Amino acid sequence: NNDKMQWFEKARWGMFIHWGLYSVPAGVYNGLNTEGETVNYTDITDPTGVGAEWMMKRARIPKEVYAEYADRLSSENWNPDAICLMAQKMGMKYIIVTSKHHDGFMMYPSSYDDYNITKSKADPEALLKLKQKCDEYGLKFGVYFSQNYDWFQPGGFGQENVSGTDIYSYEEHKNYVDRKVLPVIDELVDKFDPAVIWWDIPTGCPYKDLSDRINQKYKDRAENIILSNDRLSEWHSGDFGTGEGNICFKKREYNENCFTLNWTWGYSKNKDNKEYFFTPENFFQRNILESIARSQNVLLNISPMADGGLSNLTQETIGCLTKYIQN
Ligand code: JFZ
Repeated sequence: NNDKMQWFEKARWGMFIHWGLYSVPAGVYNGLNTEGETVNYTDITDPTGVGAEWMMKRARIPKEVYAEYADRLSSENWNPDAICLMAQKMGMKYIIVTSKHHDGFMMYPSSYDDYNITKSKADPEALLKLKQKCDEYGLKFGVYFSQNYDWFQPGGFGQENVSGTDIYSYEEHKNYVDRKVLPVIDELVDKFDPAVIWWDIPTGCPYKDLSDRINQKYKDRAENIILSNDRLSEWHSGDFGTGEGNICFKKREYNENCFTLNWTWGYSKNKDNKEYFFTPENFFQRNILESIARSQNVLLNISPMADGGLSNLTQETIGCLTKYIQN
């Protein structure tokens, strides 16, 4: 279906938003890991291109400890109007926001997993309000969803299960797919009418037929939705491919490249300083020109803090970029 791709092909760029429970520890963890050992963990620039959103896994934070971060997640400074205005001023055409990252925490009130935003202090409809603002501003709205990795629900990949490995058995993973992934596709479509579902990440699932079912479910439900990218599985290419711009331009055929502002996707206290942030000049030279030359969309990430607000340095950097673009 080429129609649904029309706006995307002309969009040129959009905003990526990583906001979730990981925004609370924000790259800093002092506590006990699952082995009962003391862990002092501070995220540093990670060559794999991940960041503070990987805290739970990197520091091996026990589920029950991690779940308590919900008490400190709020939407006091979550401001969809300001976010949309920012995107509009930069000439962006779409916004993609994390509905669930690898940590498993659902950022909207899901009927299929009660480990969700209603357990926090944040407005349960925070994402829906962003979607509604996007509609007002004429911006396309899409959701990021981590389908293979789920570090909380049994059967989701990436956690150490009873046998001590990251990979669950076929039956265990099938159970997770049936109970969470497939119904959530319906839920995301019903609730947000997203223009894009942005899967992440393609690796980790050895069970092709389960990936096929996710792909088919999406096709049955969502013919007008862009099947995000090539990140559903290694067997499904999706409607477009997304590269990880910060690391390298691996594949020239990518249609989109995503970038961080400061070497992390989720908010990191350690990286909220000038040493990590790009200047508009180096951002443009290093990242944007490269993407434009290849007709690739640029998806630029911002990392709201635990209260939904943007740090001063984020606002300053976006402000500089906006001026740079407008000149
Ligand atoms: C994934 C996530 O693990 C990460 O937390 C973030 O959400 C990012 C946008 O996507 O990380 C990746 C995915 C792909 C590559 C590297 C990091 N890659 O292709 O090299």
